[in-house]
Amino acid sequence: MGIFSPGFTGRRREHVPDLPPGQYLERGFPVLTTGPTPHIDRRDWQLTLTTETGERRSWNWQQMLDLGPEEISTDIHCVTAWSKLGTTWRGVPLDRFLDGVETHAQYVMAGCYGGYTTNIPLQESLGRAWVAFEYDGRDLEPEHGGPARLLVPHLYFWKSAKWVNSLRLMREDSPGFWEQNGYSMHGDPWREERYW
Ligand SMILES: Nc1nc2c(c(=O)[nH]1)N[C@H]1C(S)=C(S)[C@@H](COP(=O)(O)O)O[C@H]1N2
Ligand SMILES: [Mo]
Repeated sequence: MGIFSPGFTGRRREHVPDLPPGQYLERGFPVLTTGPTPHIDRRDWQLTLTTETGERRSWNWQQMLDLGPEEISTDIHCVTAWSKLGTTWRGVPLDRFLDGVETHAQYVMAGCYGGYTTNIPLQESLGRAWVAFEYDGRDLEPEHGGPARLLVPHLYFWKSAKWVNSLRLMREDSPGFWEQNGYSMHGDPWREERYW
């Protein structure tokens, strides 16, 4: 327990109640990308869902909007230890892409323009993952994954695949790009599931 004297005037760390262990508060919005930033026009954008039996569905930009976007207000946590609180987004819930899809999958592999991949647990992400296309009231910038990225804020931010263009449903878990390179298969920031 710390003891604070009333006359203490030294610099003190700002009190931040809601950060996962080992995280610090970031006010800016760092860009973390391996490789070049793809520039994809909304008119060319497409997202394809493939089930574990090989059925496919695709959405273009307008079809994605027709699924019904919503506002999201959430904290985000990067494994490199920055957290950003109260970020606001607009995006389509992952659930909407799965409406009427017959599947027994437990996991999703997200794929991106540029080739990045990351694996995500399906059940726990329903209601907690979005295909996001606006950040802070503006079109999502290319550096941050525009025109559209995955937003999975209950897991470390490497799971929030930028420039997402495919969702592959899987019965068994399988590692994506960073997961093959030592990052956790799950990545819960509150349990500090950073690496394995
Ligand atoms: N396609 C793609 N998505 C990606 C990455 C990437 O390199 N390529 N980096 C991941 C990592 S490690 C993080 S921390 C976040 C960073 O998102 P930001 O650049 O918008 O902060 O994107 C994730 N999504
Ligand atoms: Mo990251």
